[in-house]
Amino acid sequence: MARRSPRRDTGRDLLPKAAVARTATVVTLDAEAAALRELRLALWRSPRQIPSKYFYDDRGSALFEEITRLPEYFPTRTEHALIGERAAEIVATAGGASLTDIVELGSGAASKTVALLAAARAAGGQPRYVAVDISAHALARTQEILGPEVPFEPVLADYTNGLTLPAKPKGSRRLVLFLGGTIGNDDDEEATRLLSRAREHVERGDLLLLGANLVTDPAAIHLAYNDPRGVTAEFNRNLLRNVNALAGSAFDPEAFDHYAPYVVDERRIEMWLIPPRPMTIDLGRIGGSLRLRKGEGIRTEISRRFLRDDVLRLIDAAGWTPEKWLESPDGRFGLALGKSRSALRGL
Ligand code: AVJ
Repeated sequence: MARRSPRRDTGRDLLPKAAVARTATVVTLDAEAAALRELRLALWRSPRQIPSKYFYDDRGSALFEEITRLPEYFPTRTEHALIGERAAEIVATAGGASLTDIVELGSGAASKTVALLAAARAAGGQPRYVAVDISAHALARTQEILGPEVPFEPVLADYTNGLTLPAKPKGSRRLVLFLGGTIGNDDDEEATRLLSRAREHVERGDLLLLGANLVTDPAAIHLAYNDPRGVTAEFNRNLLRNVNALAGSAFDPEAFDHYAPYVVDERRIEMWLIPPRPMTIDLGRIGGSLRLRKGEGIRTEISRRFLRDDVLRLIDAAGWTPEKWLESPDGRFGLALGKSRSALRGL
């Protein structure tokens, strides 16, 4: 029996082999209707929410890149250094010269992937790099960073929905990357589902490299999401701009306060947009209008901190047997390598 395609609109997400992604948005008509439904549901949940993937329009992706260069935002640079130091070990565990295919979900500008690609070449391989991202801007930046020599396939898609990837060459080893600590944007159930579905794109024995932010001192975490230049605040407000563009809604981003506390007993940063006075907002194609009381916030992101065992349990529950654990010397960032127990086919 033919493999059931996970979503009806996925074929359109796959870009041709263009050097640079050409379209500015992934929103096809079906996807737009789905996005409007998703936004409506999220805004009527308690607390009110907007899913964090809506941060990443082209401007949001550029703002996130700016965040990664802030002195206060340590996760990216910590992960980057860890991958740089342990790249050879990671590549060896993932198949060495037989590693032919590196797939990154939510690649962003992918600057940290360069070290892995270099290590794979040093091990005698020449892997193709398949970068999946929701922002064409980010994929274009990736192409710039990689240069023309690396075999590169940009896939402009929302990986949280069904995803079509270029076929894996027969007998090859694939390594799936999910880095940056983005797994912390989901609760356990969602995270397990996402990592489990990633097995749709691999064969038994292929590997996953998962990056996770680890529990560390709350004051440092707090500062990383409350930078004095206000780049994170701007990134947070930009989400409303993106929603306005997508839905024709009338949020006034400047009218909202950025609030991002580290909640110790939940082990997570929560990003909120808070109206300092009552507001009624026309929701455009989302439908109706939204009445917010003074101080009634919209939660735009959770970003979790993990303990090592949380991460290992998570990948194991998603069908990836833990193979290796790497941790930054300061204990702030961890990388888990897991091996797929089975291919998720026909499920
Ligand atoms: C890209 C999801 C890993 O959670 O730290 C940065 C996004 N939010 N500053 C994170 C983010 C606020 C980032 N991730």
